[in-house]
Amino acid sequence: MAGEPQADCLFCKIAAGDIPATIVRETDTTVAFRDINPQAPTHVLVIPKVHYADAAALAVGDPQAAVDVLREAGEVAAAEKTVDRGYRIVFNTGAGAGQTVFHAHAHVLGGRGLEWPPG
Ligand code: IU
Repeated sequence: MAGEPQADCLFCKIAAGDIPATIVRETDTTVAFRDINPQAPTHVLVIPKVHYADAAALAVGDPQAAVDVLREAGEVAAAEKTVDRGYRIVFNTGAGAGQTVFHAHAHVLGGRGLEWPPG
């Protein structure tokens, strides 16, 4: 069913606490943890606890959870003190855009200069 945990999903397992991660924030609906392959001094992933393949599907299937992810991305940025310098919230969507884990997640990147356009 839409939103239900998927047995083969790494981020569902992290959300359930079955696989360890360096968690920086958790709410009833979201988990934020450090990316294992950081691309910036701050590189935190914010995931909804519900399973949707990408951010757009999440917004359709569970709009409140999508808002929760965005709010938590801002909270992470504030906690990491990256707000003044600027930070980026990225939702890679589709393999062609670099998505490798098909459970919706926001990358929160900061702590260094961020170029535009991204690669
Ligand atoms: P992507 O947008 O789907 O490519 O992002 C997936 C991210 O998940 C990527 O930056 C990985 O480094 C990160 N990640 C992780 O933090 N822990 C893991 O066990 C695995 C991937 I696999």
